[in-house]
Amino acid sequence: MHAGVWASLGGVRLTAALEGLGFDWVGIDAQHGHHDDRSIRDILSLRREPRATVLVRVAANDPTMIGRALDAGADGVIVPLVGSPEEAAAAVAAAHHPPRGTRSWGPLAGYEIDLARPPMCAVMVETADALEQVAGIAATPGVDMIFVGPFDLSLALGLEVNELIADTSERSPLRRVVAACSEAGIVAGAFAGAPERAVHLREHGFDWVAVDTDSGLLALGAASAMLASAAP
Ligand code: 3PY
Ligand code: MG
Repeated sequence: MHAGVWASLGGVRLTAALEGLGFDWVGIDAQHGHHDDRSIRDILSLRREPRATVLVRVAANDPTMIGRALDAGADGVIVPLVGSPEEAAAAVAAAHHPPRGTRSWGPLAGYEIDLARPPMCAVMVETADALEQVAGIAATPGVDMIFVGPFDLSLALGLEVNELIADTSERSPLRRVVAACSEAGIVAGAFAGAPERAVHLREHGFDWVAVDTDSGLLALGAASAMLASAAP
């Protein structure tokens, strides 16, 4: 499994430091997290080797936001609330320069175009419409990963998030997503936000999983420090 950490708190140095903790990838959240253009640029300017993959969860399926995250040097984008193959195709087009897509050329910001390393384009399946059309979304050319948002998906389906994740039956929503990804030959990913949920998601067959969050890791570290200092 590719273990990721999700950065929501907005701190530049805190997020840059997450890259050195051994995770395979870092997700910078500009949809619900406290990140913006400025913090994303500042974090990416602090990158050093060895690098984890850095993906930005943009605020919306918007070509300007996708282009700006990639101009800042992100290795890819995670695009929220993608509901159909057409919306997935729009996200892919926004992530790539012509002739593959429609992304504008912007190396004035200081990055170089590396055509040998095209950005990763992940689209989020987290609505009932998206689940209905998951096979078509997965088969959309240029979609590299479907990334499930289990919180939004469970709201959309009228379930508790843990109920959604615990359902391992053949036709369960999460099994359908993993099957569609495997059929299309793309990566299945998901947000867990806590290690115990990550274990279930791995069992479903998800490969790229956001195991924990920056705030979760802080809480865990604080709890273990207090436990250690309280020991007789
Ligand atoms: C969801 O679970 O809906 C998410 O978008 C996680 O960030
Ligand atoms: Mg969501």
